[in-house]
Amino acid sequence: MKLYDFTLSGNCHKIRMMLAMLGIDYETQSIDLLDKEQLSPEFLAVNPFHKVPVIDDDGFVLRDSAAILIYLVRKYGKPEWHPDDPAAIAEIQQWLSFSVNEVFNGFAIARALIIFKREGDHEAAVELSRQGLDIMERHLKDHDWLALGRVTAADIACYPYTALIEEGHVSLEPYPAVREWIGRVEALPGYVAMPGLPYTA
Ligand SMILES: N[C@@H](CCC(=O)N[C@@H](CS)C(=O)NCC(=O)O)C(=O)O
Repeated sequence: MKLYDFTLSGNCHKIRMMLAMLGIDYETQSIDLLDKEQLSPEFLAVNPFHKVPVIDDDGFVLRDSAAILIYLVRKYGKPEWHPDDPAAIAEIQQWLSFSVNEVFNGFAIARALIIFKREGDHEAAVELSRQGLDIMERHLKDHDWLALGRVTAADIACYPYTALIEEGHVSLEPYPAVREWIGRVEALPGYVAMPGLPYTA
């Protein structure tokens, strides 16, 4: 298994976490987004969308973190993290969609504008982040996990950018249930950290 990876990417971190939790050996090819390596002809041949993460599983090339998470859990031993039942698939999908709407466009963009000094509307990203965090907080007050009452691919998909959000200058202080959920994810067997997250060596 090969992962096209960028260390500071939360989307890549989801995949590193899942590979570690599944105990899958893999090699990485670093694509330095700060150096615009994603626009090289070699990488564009792998992913014309010029984005990481991408995996190459023995010739099967797959992009998009949510798609990769589903593939990995179903193929490599945690099918209960994305089960077959139509209602379960749909419940998890609600949170996978949340992970690309509120979480990416709010949490991740708020962080990227600060740590990568990108141009953009930080206030709008913070506002979307607060809306997303309010929704998570309301849900997690009464539930330990995002979907199905147990850990699923949805939790891994939403975790990195939520845990990293303070790097985007959005405080988690008003969100105790979200902070407890972050702690539960970090206590899962096989959890690995990344720069900016707990347990980073
Ligand atoms: N929906 C995609 C988004 C991937 C994405 O936006 N990746 C960023 C890094 S977090 C990237 O590679 N950006 C480089 C670019 O857009 O040129 C996923 O979930 O994998």
